[in-house]
Amino acid sequence: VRAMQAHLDAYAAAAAERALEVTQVVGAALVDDRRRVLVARRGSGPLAGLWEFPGGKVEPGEPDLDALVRECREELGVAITPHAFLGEVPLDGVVAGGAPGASTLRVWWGRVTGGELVAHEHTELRWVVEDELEELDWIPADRPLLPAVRALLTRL
Ligand code: DCM
Repeated sequence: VRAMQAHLDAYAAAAAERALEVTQVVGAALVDDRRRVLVARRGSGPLAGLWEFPGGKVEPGEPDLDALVRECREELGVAITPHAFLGEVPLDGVVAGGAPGASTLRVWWGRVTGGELVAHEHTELRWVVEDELEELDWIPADRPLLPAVRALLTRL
């Protein structure tokens, strides 16, 4: 019984820690000079097969834009230049690993400024035009950003 209690205590402590943890996620809407935006298809985990803007978790103490540049280098093999903030969406706790509402996805738009695109972590990368955006099977967090991305593509 004591061993079981210790196990439960450890489990509860870990859960409490997770609940307080704020996992910030950043994403990049990378555009080209043909009014297209880069979308990426997730290859593993519960969101496998769904499309997203490339990005990922911000490390503790890391500025958002540093994380954005780092994630694009890791996932896509390219250098990017962020241009402007596009929007923020609350992340469901299950998605980001923390408490519901504690985390958000923050998206900037920008451009690829160096290197060649390689899907290091996704199964597919695709440049899509404004009309193709809505019909993709998006991960839930990214879909609310589509109006802002579409507006951006039309004014580029
Ligand atoms: N995520 C998201 N939208 C993105 C990128 C990531 O909602 N454009 C979520 C999915 C993951 C978490 O953030 O649960 C961390 O992403 P990753 O696994 O890519 O580090």
